[in-house]
Amino acid sequence: MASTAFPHLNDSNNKTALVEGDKKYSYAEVNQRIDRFATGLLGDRSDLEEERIAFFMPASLDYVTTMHGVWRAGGIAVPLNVASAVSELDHYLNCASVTRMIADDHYQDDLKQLCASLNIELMSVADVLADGAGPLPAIDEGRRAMILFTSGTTNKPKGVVSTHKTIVAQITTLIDAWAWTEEDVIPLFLPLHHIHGIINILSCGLWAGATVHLFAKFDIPRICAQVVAGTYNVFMAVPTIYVKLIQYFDTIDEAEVATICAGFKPMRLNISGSAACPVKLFKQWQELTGQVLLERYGMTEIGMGISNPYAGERRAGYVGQPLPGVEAQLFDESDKQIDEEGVPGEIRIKGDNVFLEYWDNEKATRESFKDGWFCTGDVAVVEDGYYRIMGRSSVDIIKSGGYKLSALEIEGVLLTHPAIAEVAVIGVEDDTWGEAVTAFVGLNQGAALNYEELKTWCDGKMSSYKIPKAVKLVDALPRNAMGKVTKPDLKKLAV
Ligand code: MCA
Ligand code: AMP
Repeated sequence: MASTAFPHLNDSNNKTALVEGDKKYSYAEVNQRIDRFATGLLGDRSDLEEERIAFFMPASLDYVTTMHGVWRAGGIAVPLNVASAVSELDHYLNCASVTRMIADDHYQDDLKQLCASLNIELMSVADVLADGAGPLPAIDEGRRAMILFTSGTTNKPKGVVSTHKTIVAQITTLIDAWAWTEEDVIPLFLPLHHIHGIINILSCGLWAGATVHLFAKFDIPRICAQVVAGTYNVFMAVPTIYVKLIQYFDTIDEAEVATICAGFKPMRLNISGSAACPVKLFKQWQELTGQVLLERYGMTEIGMGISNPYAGERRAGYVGQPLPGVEAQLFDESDKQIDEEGVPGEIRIKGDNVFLEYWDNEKATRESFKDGWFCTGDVAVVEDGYYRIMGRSSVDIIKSGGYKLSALEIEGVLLTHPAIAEVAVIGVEDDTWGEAVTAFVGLNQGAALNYEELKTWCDGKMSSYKIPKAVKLVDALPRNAMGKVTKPDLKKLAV
């Protein structure tokens, strides 16, 4: 049995694990289906031996079946972003040397050509499910379990590898810290190729024996209807989602707003994370719903690291203290440990929650650790015992609506546009997205470019949320003596 054996996922538990539309699935049903899927994946083999199996589907029973089935059969789960452009998928599949892809029927046509060109077997969950459950391998907790792709300061996203042990550590620290119980009911509308959706919501919910309501996307009216009905007692989202809910309230009548807010009020927990929660938003949410948002800090490579307390002061603008089992330490630029309060430094993390390696990228793995500490690239300061995130050490990372985007990756695509001679992409502060992708562009002589045309051109070349929200034409990009674009100068130009 894999060490990611969730205690409530067993054949005798008839409690509802998942709700998908008007269908409900008990823990026993889900468990049996996972066993049948793992058996089908194995075929004649006794262990998948870390075969990489990608899957392309929104939050669904099929998603849960696939993820856990791959784990139980000894494979490595590679959940992909269903909003990816083909060129991005090509990179993920190649980088992880994926051999099989499980996709919803809905996506099969789009994926056929790509999978064929990469020699990847494309199948649906129904194709894999065996008639019954066969023997499954025993899996050591140190084995690789999952690869998630994350953008960084390099052009192409890197594959973050977690082991079964990493995943269990990331889940169990949150089960205790946020007081998860079997009574919890939570909506899941975040994408399922990132830690926030996969670990904090889906995996914690299933580990605790709670009920998870699955939504294929962030469907405000449907989610609010359930909030009004009092279905949920826990709610987790990125700041942009709280902003979008508040924007939605402006479009409906006051009485309806009042009933939705009254649905949020009795919940035991509302969490914000994945990007900074502005103090103004924290206060607005509290005024509207009475909920004091619990803000926490995490990263694909570490799961959750730092959190405001469940019981105790949740301080606006701060992310709290290291979670149990997580060691956090600030370091200055000469790698000296900072022990006094009020002095900013880079957050570095140790603990079982930390990932194993970047897939097939020994150099990047080596460079991201110093003396056993994982270097996050995030700068923070401790004030009155609470961590406050001040920003990132790299201007080339943008956080938009909770997604981490690489400026270099976007620049790489834009540079292939025939009118563009030079380009620099930055994140500009934005009330809705946190940071809005903004491109500064120098054109080739005689060339012209308008925003709408560029947006259409970008379609299919990158996921839609990476497409610049604004383009600013410049005669020349500001550069230093070495010829490097000085992005901080562009930030000043953008305001
Ligand atoms: C959608 N759009 C965006 C974004 N999302 N633009 C910029 N940034 C975004 N994040 C654009 C689309 O391209 C489209 O543009 C328009 O908005 C409508 O798209 P739609 O999909 O309908 O929007 P939405 O459903 O309102 O999506 C907003 C969202 C989504 C729900 C906030 O972005 C989202 O789910 N974000 C969360 C991502 C997440 O889970 N991050 C966690 C990773 P157009 O109309 O022009 O075509 S971080 C993590 O896991 C760490 C460990 C942590 O700490 O949690
Ligand atoms: P990702 O790699 O997509 O998991 O994004 C991780 C990054 O999100 C971190 O390195 C931070 O820069 C950012 N982040 C996550 N939570 C917070 C938060 N509460 N406040 C500020 N930044 C955050």
